[in-house]
Parts: sequence; structure tokens; C-alpha cells
Amino acid sequence: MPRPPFELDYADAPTARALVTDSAKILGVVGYGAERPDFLPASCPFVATPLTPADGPAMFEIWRAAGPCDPVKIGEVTGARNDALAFGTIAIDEAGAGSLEAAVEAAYLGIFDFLDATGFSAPIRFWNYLTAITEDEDGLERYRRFNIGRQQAFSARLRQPLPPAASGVGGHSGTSVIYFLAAHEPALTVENPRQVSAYAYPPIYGPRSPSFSRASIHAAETLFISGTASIVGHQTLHLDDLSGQIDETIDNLRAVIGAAERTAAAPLSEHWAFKIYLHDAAYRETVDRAVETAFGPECRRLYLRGDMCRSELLLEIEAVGRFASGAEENKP
Ligand code: 3EB
Repeated sequence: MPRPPFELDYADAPTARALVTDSAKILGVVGYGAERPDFLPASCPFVATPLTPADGPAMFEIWRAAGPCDPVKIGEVTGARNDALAFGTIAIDEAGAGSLEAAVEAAYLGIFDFLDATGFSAPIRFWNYLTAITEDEDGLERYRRFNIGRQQAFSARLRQPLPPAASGVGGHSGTSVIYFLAAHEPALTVENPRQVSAYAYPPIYGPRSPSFSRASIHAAETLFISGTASIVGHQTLHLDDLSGQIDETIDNLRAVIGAAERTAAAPLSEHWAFKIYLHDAAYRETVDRAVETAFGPECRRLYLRGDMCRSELLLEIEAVGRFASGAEENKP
């Protein structure tokens, strides 16, 4: 088997402690229900998200590269990089800016400064975790303000026609944060034929549309699927109907997977990692049964308590997959 450019693990604290012993290879660590753990070497980038596991103890998302990484700090963005990939994270400084949209724009401009300074011109995946995402702030919902700031920064600095894959989810306590992966070449972007592109959502969802593609294909090797929910066209379906939303979400994941396989002209493997955001932790068993039936018992799953950016959405699922026949596979 060829060595993939990175490995992704979802781990509890004891497992995370063991995984980071080879600290030179850590691109970044993401914490759910955890502050920076004492076992993490100081040079490893860490982001404490405002999200918590759906149940049980703190969890960690660990991005490990195939080769050694160097820590990088540019302005307020901390990260790490090797030849091929960069990881970075920044807190959204709401106290220091006049409005959430100004804080989000400043954070993304900081990210573009990081990308310029490191030579990683192409962000391939963003995660946006906002506190109180659906709350009104002076007459406009916080998620809608977030979209204004993000679009403003992207139109000024994104050096590719379409934005990469992303997730935008609400958390309960703490600081709003962004983290990302970047590469030297833009990812191929994938849309969902069942859904209106998010960047083309009509203005009923806010003055600026969300800047993300439904999926990113990196290096003909990895598929990053954005947060995916029970939306068809641009409308939320199956209000107050958990099993309806689960089935629609899985249909949407399958549609994105099909579109990605056509774009890459390659099949995806059975190797999946899912991050599953639940409005209510009590949904976990029902969702888990459906995901396991759809994608097999081997797929990795991290369940988080999250607020979706539309309050009618009961769940959202993102995924990382690998193509069965990456370009590397053909090398001797
Ligand atoms: C949707 O399909 C659901 O604003 O970055 C999913 C993924 C959603 C990313 C974002 C929002 C975002 O519109 C919400």
C-alpha cells in the first residue's frame, strides 16, 4: 500500500497521548470538550473547539503527516507544515472587532496572510465552529454575519474561482474558531446534483451566500465532503422528522460521492471517517445504525453535539474518504 499524505484519527485522551508520541509528524490536533492537553508537545498546533462529544469524555482529532512537520506561526494563525500540506488555526476575536462579520473577515485575512507567507496558496478544507450560531445579533443572525465576513475575505484574497469544502457548525461555550488544511495546488471542487450550490443560495438565507463547495478532491487521493444535511435544492426537508433527515442526509452524501467519483474518474474506497453533528445527543443510536448500514461497520465515526446553521436541521454529517486507486498506487 502506498503511504497516504496524512492520517486522520479520532481518539480519546489515552489513545491521543499514544498517537502524538512521534510529535514531529503532527500537523495539528483539534479538541472537543478539551483544553490543550498536557501530553501534547508545545510545538504541536492545537485548537480547542466550542463543541463537545455527543456523550462520553473529551475527544481529539489528530492530523498526522507522512513526514516530519515544522511549526509555523504567522500573525494570529498557528499551524504546522511539511512539503505537501499545511494545517492552521485561528480564534475569531469578537471582542477586538466591531462586529462578528469584521472579526470573521479579519480572521480569514489572517489565514490568507498565513497562506501567502508559507507558499500554500490553496486552502483545501475549512472548519468553522461558531458559538451561538443561530442567535440574533442586532437584527441579523450570527451565521449570516459570519457569511458576510467570510465572503468579503474570499472575494479579496481567494486565488481560485471556487471555495473549497467546509463545515459551519455552532458550539455552546468558548471561543469561535476556524481551522484548515492547505496545499500547493487547489483541490478539485465537487457539487451535489441534488442541491443548489451553497455559494448560489438565494438571499432568503442571508445577504451573502455561504462560501463553500460540497466537496474537495485533494491530489486525486483524498475526498473531503463538506457538512451535509437534509437540504434538497436549497430547502430544508423533513422538519421534526429524524429518520427523514437521516435518510435525506445519507442520500446527499451518496450523491456527492457519485459526483466526486465522476470528477476524479476513480472509485472511492471503503475507508471513511465521518464527523457527525447532532442537535440532540439522544439521536446517536438511530443515526449510528443508519450510517453503519450505509457505509459499513469499519467506517470511523465521531459524534459531536452541535447546532446546525439552520435551526430546523437535526443533524449534519461530514466525511473524509480516500480514492481506491490514488495516483501513488500505480508507482512501483
Ligand atoms: C448547508 O448545506 C448546511 O457555512 O461553511 C454545511 C457546510 C453548512 C458548511 C458553511 C454550512 C457550511 O447549507 C450548512
